[in-house]
Amino acid sequence: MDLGKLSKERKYVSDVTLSDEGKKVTVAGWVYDDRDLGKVRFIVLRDVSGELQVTGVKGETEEKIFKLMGGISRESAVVIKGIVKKSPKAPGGRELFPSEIDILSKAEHPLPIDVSDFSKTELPKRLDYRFLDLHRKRTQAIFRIQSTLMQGYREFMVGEGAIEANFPSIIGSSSEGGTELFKAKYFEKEVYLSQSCQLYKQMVACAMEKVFAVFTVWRAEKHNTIRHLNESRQFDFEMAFADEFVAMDYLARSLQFAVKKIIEKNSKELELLGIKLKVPTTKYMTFKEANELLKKHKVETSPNDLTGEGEKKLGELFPDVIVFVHDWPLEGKTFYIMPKGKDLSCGFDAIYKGMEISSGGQRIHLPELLTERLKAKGLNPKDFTSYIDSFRYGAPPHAGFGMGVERLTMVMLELNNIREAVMFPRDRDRLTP
Ligand code: AMO
Repeated sequence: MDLGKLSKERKYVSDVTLSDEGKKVTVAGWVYDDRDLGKVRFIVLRDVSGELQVTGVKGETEEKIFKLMGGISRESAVVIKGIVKKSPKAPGGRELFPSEIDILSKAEHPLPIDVSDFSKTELPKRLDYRFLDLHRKRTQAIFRIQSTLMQGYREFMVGEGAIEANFPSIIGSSSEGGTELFKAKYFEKEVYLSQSCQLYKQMVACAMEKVFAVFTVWRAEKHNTIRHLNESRQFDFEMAFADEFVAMDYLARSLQFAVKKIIEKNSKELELLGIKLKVPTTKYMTFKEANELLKKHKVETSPNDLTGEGEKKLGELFPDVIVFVHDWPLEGKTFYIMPKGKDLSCGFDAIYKGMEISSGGQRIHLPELLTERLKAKGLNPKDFTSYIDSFRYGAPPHAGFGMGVERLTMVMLELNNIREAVMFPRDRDRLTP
């Protein structure tokens, strides 16, 4: 098969319309379905754009082609040439009468998972065969929407004059202060996989003002939960001459922009997934106000963090709203968050559709205060020397946020498990594919 010629000749099936009636077209894709009615044989060909019915009729279709149509295994990759005919009964009102069929790659059977739209294969098994699961319309819809989400975030940030940056994935000390670090060997040293690009995005913002990234992070969370991954992606943002309210405003507008784009571009996918997405509005409340509200609704609260139940309740009380919970207790935030008085901080969490999707805040840009806070958190300032020193030479106040890409996809599309929102998840047990 001359693939160069094919790529020039080929029509995506959604571009095959009634205006092609009587014309010869070349299409390529996978055999999604087939039916043999004796005298008539059907193949439903699926490519990235949609589906096309291919119809063979005994006595009319060349015998060799008609025979072949009865024996192509589902999900085999094929190229088909044929004449477009009007067919009111076929999807899209047209069908293809084949004159040539080339099987480029035969799918072995039985297929290890059911890839039909009504597949009942359980998630772990689907993930074992993710390459095949990606043939499913539902799975494709999720990742098309995620792709628009990422595009939307980038487009918004570029429009705001932020520069996209890349950061190291190998770090010498913790960036979040927690213990959930993956250790790795790096020549004679012990290093860690990046938990976030926190310290680096701050350094860049202090020189270039607005910076954003879509950054992969690793967290050694020991427990397998439906909302945690060991490898995930974050939409990061950092901005100089800004406090946490400026950061919240950028977060809200970036998400609103991306959701609007999804609604415009992915209506088909949203419909397939049964999701009615609305551009979210915003609501701001202090941590104290949030806990008072939750207590009123008899939801369990905790002194330094929102409980899972609390997040869920906020989602119920404020559907399609990004709830910003600010003035967070200092005790509940990490070392780099700017204190606000003795007990509070300039940190916030964003709750959307019942789950934390982001956290952020104003950062400490004062070396002495940073040293003090590191000590208060039981960390050794010596491990953070280059980070602390970066604030000694005209570092302005700055703020930002990190927003989980998969977490966001999960809540937006009402997925039951975050693993649905990542093509190749990494959790405690899963390293392949
Ligand atoms: P934080 O640790 O809260 O903050 O992470 C930010 C957001 O990233 C997502 N997230 C995760 N998603 C899936 N699996 C995980 N294990 C996981 N961990 C985090 C969540 C979370 O809200 N540097 C700060 C952000 C900042 O202040 O700029 C940070 O990483 O949606």
